Amino acid sequence: MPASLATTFLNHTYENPFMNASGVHCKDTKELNELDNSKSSTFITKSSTSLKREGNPEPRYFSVPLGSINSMGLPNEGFNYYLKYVIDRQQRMPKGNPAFFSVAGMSVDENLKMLKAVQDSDFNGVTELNLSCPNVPGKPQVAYDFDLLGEILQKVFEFFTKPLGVKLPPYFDFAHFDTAASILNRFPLVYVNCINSIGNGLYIDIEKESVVIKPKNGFGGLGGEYIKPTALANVRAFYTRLNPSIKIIGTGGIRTGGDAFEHLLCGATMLQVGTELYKEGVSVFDRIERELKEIMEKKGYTSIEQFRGKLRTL
Ligand code: RRO
Repeated sequence: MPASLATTFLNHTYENPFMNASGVHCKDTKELNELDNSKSSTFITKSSTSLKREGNPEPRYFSVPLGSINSMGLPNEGFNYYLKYVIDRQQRMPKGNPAFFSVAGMSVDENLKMLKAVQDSDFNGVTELNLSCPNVPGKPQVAYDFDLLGEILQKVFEFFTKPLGVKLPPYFDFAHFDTAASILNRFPLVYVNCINSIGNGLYIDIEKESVVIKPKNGFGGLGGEYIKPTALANVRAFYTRLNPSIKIIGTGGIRTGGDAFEHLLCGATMLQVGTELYKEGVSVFDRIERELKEIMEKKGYTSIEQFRGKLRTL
C-alpha cells in the first residue's frame, strides 16, 4: 500500500506536513507565490513588524557545511504587505489550504497592535507570534523571559480569538521546559513551533581569521544540521508536557526524509524547512516528501498517525 502524507491540522487536511520556516523564501509576493505553487502544503510569511524594515547590514546570512548562520535583523516589507497577500490569496483561492501569517513586533504593544489588526481583518488562516527573534541588537528574546512570556500571552488572549501559535527558541534545561510548558498550558494556543534558530552562535573562516557575517561582530542564529538534536529535544519535551490540544510544529535540521520522520516520531504535526530550502530552493519539498514516503513504505506505515509521537525509550 502506498504511504499517505496527509496531515490534519486545525480541522483542515493538508496533503503533506511540509512548509517553509518563516524567514526563508517568503519575503515578497514572488517567493510566496513560488512556495504556494510548490509541493509544500502551505506556507508562512516572513515575520513582520508594523513598518517596513531594511534589517541588518550585509553579509547577514551565510551557508556553512553543516547549516547556516544568520543575523538578518527582521528585514520585512511591513505588516500590511503580508496581510494583504494572505487575504488576497484567500479571495483568489477560497478552497486553498489555510496560510500561516507571522508577526514579530519589537515591543509588547507593537505585537498587540498587529494582532488586533489581524483579529479585525478578514484573514481566516493561522497566526504565528514570533517570540524568539535572536538578532535585533538590544532586544533580548521574549520567550527567554518567562514573566514577559506569560504577560504577553495574557494580554493577547484578552481579545484574540483566531487560531494562534507561538514560535519558540530552543530551551536547554528540563527546568526551563517545565516552566515554559506550564505557562503555555494556561492559554488556548493551537500550536507551538519548536525551534527558532539557536541564537548567537559564532562561525569562523580560518583562512581569513574572520567572522562570516557583518552584524553583531559575527554572532548569529544557527540553523541546519547543527541544530537537529536540539530541535528534536524541544519537540519531544513540549509534546510530552503540553495539553494535547496544543499541536507541535517541528522546525530545525530537516534536510532529508529521515529528519522529517524523526520530528514526526517526536510528536510534530507540521514540519518546517529553513536552511535546506534556502540551499536547494522549493524543489526540496519534492525530494523530502519522496524520501519520507520511501521510509514509511519500507517500514510498512501507510499513514503518519501510525507512528507520530511514538518514540521509544530504553
Ligand atoms: O530576521 C531575523 O534575523 C530572524 C528572525 Br525574525 C528569526 O525569528 N529567526 C532568525 O533566525 N532570524
